[in-house]
Amino acid sequence: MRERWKNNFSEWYNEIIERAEILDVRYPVKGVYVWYPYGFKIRRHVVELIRSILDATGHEEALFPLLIPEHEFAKEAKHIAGFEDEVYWVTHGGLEPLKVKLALRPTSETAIYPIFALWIRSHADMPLKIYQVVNTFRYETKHTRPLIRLREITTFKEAHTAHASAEDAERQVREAIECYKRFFDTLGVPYIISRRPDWDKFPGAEYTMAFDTIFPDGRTLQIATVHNLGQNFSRTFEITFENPQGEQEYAYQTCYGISDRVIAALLALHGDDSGLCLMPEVAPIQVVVIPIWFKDKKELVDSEVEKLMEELSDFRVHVDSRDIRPGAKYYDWELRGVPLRVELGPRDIERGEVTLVRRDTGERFSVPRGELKERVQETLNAIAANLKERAWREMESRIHSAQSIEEIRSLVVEKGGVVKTTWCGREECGKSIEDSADVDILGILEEAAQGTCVGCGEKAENVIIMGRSY
Ligand code: P5A
Ligand code: ZN
Repeated sequence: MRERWKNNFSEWYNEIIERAEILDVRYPVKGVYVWYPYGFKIRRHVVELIRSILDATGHEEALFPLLIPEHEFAKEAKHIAGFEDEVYWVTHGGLEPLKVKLALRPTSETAIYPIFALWIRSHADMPLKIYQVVNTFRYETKHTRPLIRLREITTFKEAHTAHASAEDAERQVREAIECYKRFFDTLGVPYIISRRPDWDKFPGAEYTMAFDTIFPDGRTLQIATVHNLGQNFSRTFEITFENPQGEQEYAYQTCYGISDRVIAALLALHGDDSGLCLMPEVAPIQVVVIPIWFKDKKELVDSEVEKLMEELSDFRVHVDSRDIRPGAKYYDWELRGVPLRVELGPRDIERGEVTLVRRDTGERFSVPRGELKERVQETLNAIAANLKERAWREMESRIHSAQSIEEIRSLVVEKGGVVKTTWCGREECGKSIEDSADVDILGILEEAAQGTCVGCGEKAENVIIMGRSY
């Protein structure tokens, strides 16, 4: 059942985050939340996944400070202009006013690049590919929401790279996009990749590529961005290198990042009216075993469950031996999104079978005891594939094409989704399309445009997607 999930998504989301013990939202600072142990385990698997993808592609993990001195933070004019109204400042040490104010990083360019300037000497020091997993702070003024719009982003996974040529930086942008595709594909989170319009790019970037997904309410969420920084920051922070010709040159840079939003997407897209439905890859418990006790058979069942646990030791397994009705246990684990339930009672034991119940489809079936391990693996794989396929299908059903402003408005505002349309590429016209449709241009797709611009009727240069975002 996905009635409430679909028709009352916002309410569903807020309630599940709390009831499934992902975040405790009662912390007394706006936009700042507490991770429960259960939610934190999901977070850990997500972080492990991105670490393994970045490590495998030659990125190295490092850790830079949270505090950034004002003079470094203020160096890059566009960057500061983009972030100044979102920065938290540390102004005192104890009772003493600080001589140099310190920013809490809203992102780490201005913490990392002065140090890159020290690390990079020659073209042989590059490509330099660094990442870190940290918290960042943004004084968001729009409506804050758990995992979606945070003032303390607790799980900022940011990568920063430096290159000896513009071509190599360009190649890095492509590599980053591939890394994120692999990441989202593993999580079964569907995405649309587009190039942000110039007025919406990252402050200080040459251009920004973004991943957006579509939530059940039709609103889009930016879940990753990849920026080509060109030489903008290297000029400001004097990141220079000696090129093979023996001349000094400014480095070419990129940066890219994902946040807690990827966890929001993971939870939101794979849920239903009974609660979460976790991808096996990141589920804290992949298999929950429920012993079905009958009066005089408790010992028999318990000793069989013990054997079964050993057979399933390759998975993250949990036995629920609480002294409550099985039905109450089913309800709890469904809410928390455990992908697979195993039930074992006297009747199963007699028949040499085990009962499996899939969280995603509710399907219930018996498997021979001797095949348990393989069948569990096979079923978890099938669940992952089904969740991914369902999420992609859902998202694609929300993408429509529109040929007029009226159509854009009605498809996005009334039907709830995103539209594809065509644009001449002029900023002035783009903004007027946004205003008259009351819908934002999310980005430009890598598709050849045909026909005319939906705004001015001139020749179309770009295929764009438009929608309303979180
Ligand atoms: C890239 C990493 C940057 O900050 N500097 C280092 C670059 N890009 S960004 O687009 O500003 O942010 C990266 C991603 O973080 C998510 N995000 C947020 N998530 C939760 N709460 C917020 N307040 C918030 N702000 C940004 C977005 O997914 C964004 O793409
Ligand atoms: Zn136009």
